[in-house]
Amino acid sequence: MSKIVDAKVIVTGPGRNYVTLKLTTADGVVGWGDATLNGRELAVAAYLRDHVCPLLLGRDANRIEDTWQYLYKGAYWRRGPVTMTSIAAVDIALWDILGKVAGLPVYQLLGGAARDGVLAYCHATGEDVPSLLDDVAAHLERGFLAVRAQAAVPGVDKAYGVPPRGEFYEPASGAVPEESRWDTESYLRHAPEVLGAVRERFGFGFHLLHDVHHRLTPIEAGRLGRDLEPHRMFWMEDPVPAEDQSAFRLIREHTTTPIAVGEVFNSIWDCQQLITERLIDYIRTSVSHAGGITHLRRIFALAELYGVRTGSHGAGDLSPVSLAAALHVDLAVPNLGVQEYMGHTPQTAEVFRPSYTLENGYLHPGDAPGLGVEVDEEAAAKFPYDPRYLPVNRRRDGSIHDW
Ligand code: GCO
Ligand code: MG
Repeated sequence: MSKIVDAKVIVTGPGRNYVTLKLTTADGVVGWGDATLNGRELAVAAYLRDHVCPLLLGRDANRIEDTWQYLYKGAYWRRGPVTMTSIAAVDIALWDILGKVAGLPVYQLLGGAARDGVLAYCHATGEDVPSLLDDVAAHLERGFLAVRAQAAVPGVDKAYGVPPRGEFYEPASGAVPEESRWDTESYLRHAPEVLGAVRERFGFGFHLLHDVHHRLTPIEAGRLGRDLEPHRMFWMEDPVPAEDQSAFRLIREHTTTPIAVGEVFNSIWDCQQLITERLIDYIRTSVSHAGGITHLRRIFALAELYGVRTGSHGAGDLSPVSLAAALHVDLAVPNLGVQEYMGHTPQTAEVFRPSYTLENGYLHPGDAPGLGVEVDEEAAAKFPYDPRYLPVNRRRDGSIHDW
Protein backbone atom coordinates (compact mmCIF):
# COMPACT_ATOMS: atom_id res chain seq x y z
CA MET A 1 0.00 0.00 0.00
CA SER A 2 1.37 3.35 -1.05
CA LYS A 3 -1.02 5.89 0.40
CA ILE A 4 -1.74 9.22 -1.34
CA VAL A 5 -1.32 11.89 1.36
CA ASP A 6 -1.41 15.09 -0.69
CA ALA A 7 -3.05 16.26 -3.93
CA LYS A 8 -2.30 19.76 -5.15
CA VAL A 9 -3.35 21.68 -8.26
CA ILE A 10 -0.83 24.12 -9.72
CA VAL A 11 -2.01 26.75 -12.21
CA THR A 12 0.80 28.57 -13.98
CA GLY A 13 1.22 30.70 -17.10
CA PRO A 14 4.79 30.44 -18.41
CA GLY A 15 4.01 31.91 -21.85
CA ARG A 16 0.72 30.00 -21.90
CA ASN A 17 -1.49 28.54 -19.19
CA TYR A 18 -0.97 25.06 -17.77
CA VAL A 19 -2.77 23.17 -15.02
CA THR A 20 -0.63 20.55 -13.28
CA LEU A 21 -1.60 18.00 -10.64
CA LYS A 22 0.92 16.97 -7.99
CA LEU A 23 0.25 13.80 -6.00
CA THR A 24 2.44 12.81 -3.06
CA THR A 25 2.50 9.43 -1.28
CA ALA A 26 3.21 8.69 2.38
CA ASP A 27 6.72 7.61 1.34
CA GLY A 28 7.32 11.05 -0.20
CA VAL A 29 7.10 9.89 -3.83
CA VAL A 30 5.73 12.63 -6.11
CA GLY A 31 3.74 12.04 -9.32
CA TRP A 32 2.86 14.72 -11.90
CA GLY A 33 -0.17 14.91 -14.15
CA ASP A 34 -1.20 17.41 -16.84
CA ALA A 35 -4.74 18.83 -16.54
CA THR A 36 -4.54 21.61 -19.13
CA LEU A 37 -7.62 22.31 -21.27
CA ASN A 38 -6.85 25.29 -23.47
CA GLY A 39 -9.23 28.19 -22.79
CA ARG A 40 -11.11 26.32 -20.02
CA GLU A 41 -8.21 25.78 -17.61
CA LEU A 42 -9.87 26.90 -14.41
CA ALA A 43 -12.87 24.61 -14.88
CA VAL A 44 -10.55 21.60 -14.72
CA ALA A 45 -8.59 23.11 -11.81
CA ALA A 46 -11.84 23.53 -9.86
CA TYR A 47 -13.11 20.04 -10.78
CA LEU A 48 -9.88 18.59 -9.44
CA ARG A 49 -9.60 20.78 -6.36
CA ASP A 50 -13.23 20.60 -5.30
CA HIS A 51 -14.32 17.13 -6.39
CA VAL A 52 -11.33 14.88 -7.03
CA CYS A 53 -8.41 15.77 -4.73
CA PRO A 54 -10.41 15.24 -1.52
CA LEU A 55 -11.37 11.72 -2.71
CA LEU A 56 -7.77 10.76 -3.46
CA LEU A 57 -6.40 11.27 0.04
CA GLY A 58 -5.83 7.93 1.73
CA ARG A 59 -6.26 5.90 -1.50
CA ASP A 60 -3.64 3.37 -2.58
CA ALA A 61 -1.55 4.96 -5.36
CA ASN A 62 -0.85 1.50 -6.82
CA ARG A 63 -4.49 0.87 -7.70
CA ILE A 64 -4.43 2.80 -10.96
CA GLU A 65 -7.23 0.97 -12.77
CA ASP A 66 -9.44 1.01 -9.69
CA THR A 67 -8.92 4.77 -9.26
CA TRP A 68 -9.76 5.33 -12.93
CA GLN A 69 -13.02 3.36 -12.61
CA TYR A 70 -13.79 5.05 -9.28
CA LEU A 71 -13.51 8.53 -10.78
CA TYR A 72 -15.24 7.66 -14.08
CA LYS A 73 -18.13 5.50 -12.91
CA GLY A 74 -18.29 7.11 -9.49
CA ALA A 75 -19.10 10.55 -10.91
CA TYR A 76 -22.20 9.12 -12.66
CA TRP A 77 -21.98 12.08 -15.14
CA ARG A 78 -19.64 10.61 -17.70
CA ARG A 79 -17.18 11.81 -20.30
CA GLY A 80 -16.73 15.41 -21.43
CA PRO A 81 -13.43 17.28 -21.67
CA VAL A 82 -13.42 18.67 -18.11
CA THR A 83 -14.12 15.34 -16.44
CA MET A 84 -11.81 13.31 -18.67
CA THR A 85 -8.93 15.78 -18.44
CA SER A 86 -9.23 15.65 -14.65
CA ILE A 87 -9.22 11.85 -14.62
CA ALA A 88 -6.29 11.90 -17.04
CA ALA A 89 -4.23 14.09 -14.73
CA VAL A 90 -4.76 11.69 -11.81
CA ASP A 91 -3.99 8.67 -13.99
CA ILE A 92 -0.80 10.17 -15.45
CA ALA A 93 0.42 11.13 -11.96
CA LEU A 94 -0.25 7.60 -10.66
CA TRP A 95 1.75 6.01 -13.49
CA ASP A 96 4.56 8.47 -12.72
CA ILE A 97 4.51 7.36 -9.07
CA LEU A 98 4.43 3.67 -10.01
CA GLY A 99 7.46 4.10 -12.26
CA LYS A 100 9.37 5.98 -9.58
CA VAL A 101 8.58 3.32 -6.96
CA ALA A 102 9.60 0.55 -9.37
CA GLY A 103 12.71 2.48 -10.47
CA LEU A 104 11.63 2.06 -14.10
CA PRO A 105 10.55 4.40 -16.92
CA VAL A 106 6.81 4.09 -17.50
CA TYR A 107 7.26 2.53 -20.95
CA GLN A 108 8.87 -0.51 -19.29
CA LEU A 109 5.74 -0.96 -17.18
CA LEU A 110 3.66 -0.83 -20.38
CA GLY A 111 5.50 -3.81 -21.86
CA GLY A 112 8.80 -2.26 -22.90
CA ALA A 113 9.96 -0.54 -26.06
CA ALA A 114 8.34 -1.82 -29.25
CA ARG A 115 10.66 0.43 -31.33
CA ASP A 116 13.90 2.37 -30.98
CA GLY A 117 12.30 5.80 -31.18
CA VAL A 118 9.01 7.59 -31.81
CA LEU A 119 8.57 9.21 -35.23
CA ALA A 120 7.75 12.89 -34.65
CA TYR A 121 6.09 15.42 -36.92
CA CYS A 122 6.84 19.10 -36.66
CA HIS A 123 4.91 22.19 -37.79
CA ALA A 124 6.05 24.22 -40.81
CA THR A 125 4.11 27.40 -41.53
CA GLY A 126 4.20 30.38 -43.83
CA GLU A 127 2.39 33.62 -44.52
CA ASP A 128 2.80 32.74 -48.19
CA VAL A 129 4.16 29.82 -50.22
CA PRO A 130 7.83 31.00 -50.37
CA SER A 131 7.97 31.51 -46.60
CA LEU A 132 6.33 28.10 -46.04
CA LEU A 133 8.93 26.47 -48.30
CA ASP A 134 11.70 28.16 -46.30
CA ASP A 135 10.22 26.83 -43.08
CA VAL A 136 9.86 23.29 -44.48
CA ALA A 137 13.51 23.46 -45.57
CA ALA A 138 14.57 24.56 -42.08
CA HIS A 139 12.68 21.66 -40.45
CA LEU A 140 14.06 19.09 -42.89
CA GLU A 141 17.55 20.39 -42.14
CA ARG A 142 16.87 19.81 -38.45
CA GLY A 143 16.33 16.15 -39.30
CA PHE A 144 12.54 15.89 -39.17
CA LEU A 145 11.16 13.03 -41.25
CA ALA A 146 7.54 14.18 -41.06
CA VAL A 147 6.34 17.75 -41.56
CA ARG A 148 2.91 19.34 -41.19
CA ALA A 149 2.50 22.23 -43.63
CA GLN A 150 0.04 25.12 -43.15
CA ALA A 151 -0.02 28.38 -45.07
CA ALA A 152 -2.10 31.53 -44.99
CA VAL A 153 -5.11 31.41 -47.32
CA PRO A 154 -5.91 34.38 -49.59
CA GLY A 155 -9.00 36.16 -48.29
CA VAL A 156 -8.85 34.40 -44.93
CA ASP A 157 -7.98 36.58 -41.99
CA LYS A 158 -5.72 34.79 -39.45
CA ALA A 159 -5.60 31.35 -41.05
CA TYR A 160 -5.38 28.40 -38.67
CA GLY A 161 -1.85 27.35 -37.77
CA VAL A 162 0.02 30.35 -39.15
CA PRO A 163 1.77 32.54 -36.56
CA PRO A 164 3.13 36.00 -37.35
CA ARG A 165 6.62 35.58 -38.80
CA GLY A 166 9.18 34.35 -36.27
CA GLU A 167 6.66 33.85 -33.46
CA PHE A 168 5.76 30.61 -31.68
CA TYR A 169 2.27 29.45 -32.71
CA GLU A 170 -0.25 29.88 -29.91
CA PRO A 171 -3.85 30.27 -31.01
CA ALA A 172 -5.23 31.21 -27.56
CA SER A 173 -5.06 34.93 -26.88
CA GLY A 174 -7.01 37.73 -25.28
CA ALA A 175 -9.44 37.84 -22.38
CA VAL A 176 -12.21 37.49 -24.97
CA PRO A 177 -11.77 35.31 -28.08
CA GLU A 178 -10.21 36.88 -31.16
CA GLU A 179 -12.30 36.52 -34.29
CA SER A 180 -11.08 35.22 -37.63
CA ARG A 181 -12.77 35.08 -41.08
CA TRP A 182 -13.15 31.95 -43.14
CA ASP A 183 -13.60 31.31 -46.86
CA THR A 184 -14.10 27.65 -47.84
CA GLU A 185 -13.82 28.19 -51.60
CA SER A 186 -10.54 30.03 -51.32
CA TYR A 187 -9.13 27.35 -49.00
CA LEU A 188 -10.20 24.49 -51.27
CA ARG A 189 -8.49 26.13 -54.24
CA HIS A 190 -5.38 27.12 -52.34
CA ALA A 191 -4.54 24.10 -50.11
CA PRO A 192 -3.78 21.59 -52.95
CA GLU A 193 -1.55 24.20 -54.64
CA VAL A 194 0.39 24.86 -51.44
CA LEU A 195 0.95 21.19 -50.64
CA GLY A 196 1.80 20.55 -54.30
CA ALA A 197 4.44 23.29 -54.10
CA VAL A 198 5.99 21.55 -51.09
CA ARG A 199 6.20 18.21 -52.94
CA GLU A 200 7.52 19.90 -56.08
CA ARG A 201 10.34 21.56 -54.19
CA PHE A 202 11.29 18.79 -51.72
CA GLY A 203 10.05 15.59 -53.35
CA PHE A 204 8.50 12.57 -51.67
CA GLY A 205 11.30 11.48 -49.32
CA PHE A 206 9.53 12.64 -46.15
CA HIS A 207 6.02 12.45 -44.70
CA LEU A 208 3.76 15.41 -45.43
CA LEU A 209 0.78 16.20 -43.19
CA HIS A 210 -1.92 18.87 -43.19
CA ASP A 211 -4.56 19.96 -40.66
CA VAL A 212 -7.95 21.10 -42.00
CA HIS A 213 -9.10 21.89 -38.44
CA HIS A 214 -12.73 20.75 -38.73
CA ARG A 215 -13.75 23.28 -41.38
CA LEU A 216 -15.28 21.39 -44.29
CA THR A 217 -18.49 19.54 -45.06
CA PRO A 218 -18.09 15.83 -45.87
CA ILE A 219 -18.37 16.34 -49.63
CA GLU A 220 -15.92 19.26 -49.58
CA ALA A 221 -13.53 17.09 -47.58
CA GLY A 222 -13.94 14.29 -50.12
CA ARG A 223 -12.99 16.73 -52.87
CA LEU A 224 -9.97 18.04 -50.97
CA GLY A 225 -8.79 14.51 -50.23
CA ARG A 226 -9.08 13.63 -53.92
CA ASP A 227 -7.20 16.78 -54.96
CA LEU A 228 -4.43 15.93 -52.49
CA GLU A 229 -3.98 12.35 -53.74
CA PRO A 230 -1.11 13.20 -56.14
CA HIS A 231 0.81 14.70 -53.19
CA ARG A 232 0.75 11.37 -51.27
CA MET A 233 -0.17 12.87 -47.91
CA PHE A 234 0.68 11.02 -44.71
CA TRP A 235 -2.67 12.33 -43.50
CA MET A 236 -5.39 14.94 -43.86
CA GLU A 237 -6.34 15.88 -40.29
CA ASP A 238 -9.79 16.76 -38.93
CA PRO A 239 -11.37 17.35 -42.35
CA VAL A 240 -14.87 17.80 -40.84
CA PRO A 241 -16.19 18.46 -37.33
CA ALA A 242 -15.05 15.33 -35.52
CA GLU A 243 -18.18 14.58 -33.53
CA ASP A 244 -20.17 13.65 -36.65
CA GLN A 245 -18.82 10.13 -36.97
CA SER A 246 -20.90 8.91 -39.92
CA ALA A 247 -19.75 11.92 -41.99
CA PHE A 248 -16.45 10.11 -42.43
CA ARG A 249 -18.11 7.38 -44.49
CA LEU A 250 -18.90 9.93 -47.17
CA ILE A 251 -15.30 11.18 -47.23
CA ARG A 252 -14.06 7.59 -47.54
CA GLU A 253 -16.25 7.05 -50.59
CA HIS A 254 -14.40 9.79 -52.44
CA THR A 255 -10.75 9.59 -51.52
CA THR A 256 -7.82 7.38 -50.54
CA THR A 257 -6.01 10.23 -48.76
CA PRO A 258 -5.53 8.91 -45.20
CA ILE A 259 -7.63 10.57 -42.50
CA ALA A 260 -6.59 11.49 -38.94
CA VAL A 261 -9.04 12.54 -36.25
CA GLY A 262 -9.39 12.72 -32.50
CA GLU A 263 -7.66 15.61 -30.74
CA VAL A 264 -11.02 16.83 -29.40
CA PHE A 265 -12.19 13.37 -28.33
CA ASN A 266 -12.14 12.40 -24.71
CA SER A 267 -13.19 8.77 -24.58
CA ILE A 268 -13.17 5.50 -26.47
CA TRP A 269 -16.86 6.02 -27.19
CA ASP A 270 -16.03 9.03 -29.40
CA CYS A 271 -13.79 6.78 -31.50
CA GLN A 272 -15.84 3.60 -31.54
CA GLN A 273 -17.65 3.94 -34.87
CA LEU A 274 -14.71 5.61 -36.61
CA ILE A 275 -12.43 2.73 -35.65
CA THR A 276 -14.70 -0.28 -35.91
CA GLU A 277 -16.12 0.82 -39.27
CA ARG A 278 -12.61 1.65 -40.52
CA LEU A 279 -13.55 5.24 -41.34
CA ILE A 280 -10.18 6.70 -40.30
CA ASP A 281 -6.52 5.75 -40.54
CA TYR A 282 -5.03 7.53 -37.51
CA ILE A 283 -6.53 8.15 -34.08
CA ARG A 284 -5.23 11.37 -32.52
CA THR A 285 -6.61 11.25 -28.97
CA SER A 286 -4.27 12.85 -26.46
CA VAL A 287 -3.20 11.34 -23.18
CA SER A 288 -4.33 14.37 -21.18
CA HIS A 289 -7.75 14.91 -22.80
CA ALA A 290 -8.74 11.26 -23.19
CA GLY A 291 -8.48 9.81 -19.71
CA GLY A 292 -4.75 9.34 -19.23
CA ILE A 293 -2.42 6.45 -19.99
CA THR A 294 -4.95 3.84 -18.83
CA HIS A 295 -7.67 4.96 -21.24
CA LEU A 296 -5.41 5.92 -24.13
CA ARG A 297 -3.96 2.41 -24.14
CA ARG A 298 -7.48 1.01 -24.40
CA ILE A 299 -8.29 3.27 -27.38
CA PHE A 300 -5.04 2.34 -29.10
CA ALA A 301 -5.67 -1.36 -28.50
CA LEU A 302 -9.11 -1.09 -30.13
CA ALA A 303 -7.51 0.80 -33.03
CA GLU A 304 -4.89 -1.90 -33.50
CA LEU A 305 -7.58 -4.50 -34.04
CA TYR A 306 -8.88 -2.50 -37.02
CA GLY A 307 -5.56 -1.48 -38.57
CA VAL A 308 -5.85 2.11 -37.33
CA ARG A 309 -2.58 3.66 -36.19
CA THR A 310 -1.94 6.31 -33.56
CA GLY A 311 -1.01 9.95 -34.05
CA SER A 312 -1.25 11.56 -30.64
CA HIS A 313 -2.00 15.24 -30.34
CA GLY A 314 1.07 17.11 -29.06
CA ALA A 315 0.37 20.83 -29.48
CA GLY A 316 1.99 23.38 -27.16
CA ASP A 317 -1.19 23.44 -25.05
CA LEU A 318 -0.31 20.00 -23.75
CA SER A 319 2.39 20.43 -21.11
CA PRO A 320 5.72 18.57 -21.18
CA VAL A 321 4.17 16.18 -18.62
CA SER A 322 1.61 15.17 -21.26
CA LEU A 323 4.18 14.88 -24.00
CA ALA A 324 6.33 12.65 -21.81
CA ALA A 325 3.32 10.45 -20.94
CA ALA A 326 2.37 10.22 -24.63
CA LEU A 327 5.92 9.20 -25.53
CA HIS A 328 5.97 6.34 -23.03
CA VAL A 329 2.75 5.01 -24.60
CA ASP A 330 4.03 5.66 -28.16
CA LEU A 331 7.21 3.71 -27.51
CA ALA A 332 5.32 0.69 -26.18
CA VAL A 333 2.27 0.27 -28.45
CA PRO A 334 2.48 -1.92 -31.57
CA ASN A 335 0.47 0.46 -33.77
CA LEU A 336 2.24 3.81 -33.48
CA GLY A 337 1.76 6.10 -36.46
CA VAL A 338 3.43 9.33 -35.49
CA GLN A 339 3.62 11.77 -32.56
CA GLU A 340 2.93 15.49 -32.98
CA TYR A 341 5.80 17.61 -31.67
CA MET A 342 5.62 21.40 -31.51
CA GLY A 343 8.09 21.85 -28.68
CA HIS A 344 7.58 24.36 -25.87
CA THR A 345 8.70 27.92 -25.27
CA PRO A 346 11.79 28.79 -23.19
CA GLN A 347 9.48 30.12 -20.44
CA THR A 348 7.71 26.77 -20.27
CA ALA A 349 11.11 25.10 -20.01
CA GLU A 350 11.80 27.14 -16.86
CA VAL A 351 8.92 25.33 -15.13
CA PHE A 352 8.96 21.86 -16.71
CA ARG A 353 12.21 19.92 -17.14
CA PRO A 354 11.51 16.84 -19.23
CA SER A 355 14.10 14.19 -20.02
CA TYR A 356 12.73 13.24 -23.43
CA THR A 357 15.03 13.77 -26.39
CA LEU A 358 14.68 14.46 -30.11
CA GLU A 359 17.27 13.01 -32.44
CA ASN A 360 17.18 12.53 -36.22
CA GLY A 361 13.42 13.00 -36.31
CA TYR A 362 12.70 10.54 -33.51
CA LEU A 363 11.63 11.31 -29.95
CA HIS A 364 12.52 9.11 -26.97
CA PRO A 365 11.01 9.45 -23.47
CA GLY A 366 14.33 8.69 -21.75
CA ASP A 367 15.08 6.16 -19.02
CA ALA A 368 14.49 8.15 -15.84
CA PRO A 369 12.09 6.36 -13.46
CA GLY A 370 8.45 7.35 -13.96
CA LEU A 371 7.66 9.88 -16.68
CA GLY A 372 11.01 11.66 -16.38
CA VAL A 373 9.69 15.20 -15.92
CA GLU A 374 10.63 17.51 -13.07
CA VAL A 375 8.37 20.45 -12.25
CA ASP A 376 9.86 23.53 -10.58
CA GLU A 377 7.12 24.85 -8.31
CA GLU A 378 9.03 28.02 -7.44
CA ALA A 379 9.40 28.87 -11.11
CA ALA A 380 5.71 28.03 -11.67
CA ALA A 381 4.73 30.53 -8.96
CA LYS A 382 6.48 33.30 -10.90
CA PHE A 383 4.10 32.99 -13.86
CA PRO A 384 0.50 33.92 -12.99
CA TYR A 385 -2.53 32.61 -14.84
CA ASP A 386 -3.46 34.89 -17.72
CA PRO A 387 -6.96 34.25 -19.18
CA ARG A 388 -6.81 33.43 -22.88
CA TYR A 389 -9.35 32.02 -25.28
CA LEU A 390 -9.18 30.12 -28.55
CA PRO A 391 -10.46 32.15 -31.51
CA VAL A 392 -13.98 32.22 -32.87
CA ASN A 393 -14.24 31.76 -36.62
CA ARG A 394 -16.83 33.49 -38.81
CA ARG A 395 -17.80 33.05 -42.44
CA ARG A 396 -17.82 36.08 -44.74
CA ASP A 397 -21.48 36.75 -43.92
CA GLY A 398 -20.63 36.95 -40.21
CA SER A 399 -22.13 33.60 -39.17
CA ILE A 400 -20.13 31.37 -36.87
CA HIS A 401 -18.12 28.57 -38.44
CA ASP A 402 -16.00 25.84 -36.82
CA TRP A 403 -12.60 27.16 -35.78
C1 GCO B 1 -3.00 20.43 -33.68
C2 GCO B 1 -4.16 21.15 -33.13
C3 GCO B 1 -3.86 22.34 -32.29
C4 GCO B 1 -5.14 22.90 -31.71
C5 GCO B 1 -4.90 23.35 -30.34
C6 GCO B 1 -6.12 23.98 -29.70
O1 GCO B 1 -3.23 19.63 -34.56
O2 GCO B 1 -1.90 20.64 -33.20
O3 GCO B 1 -5.14 21.33 -34.09
O4 GCO B 1 -3.10 23.30 -32.95
O5 GCO B 1 -5.63 23.93 -32.49
O6 GCO B 1 -4.46 22.28 -29.60
O7 GCO B 1 -5.83 24.35 -28.40
MG1 MG C 1 -5.15 19.48 -35.19
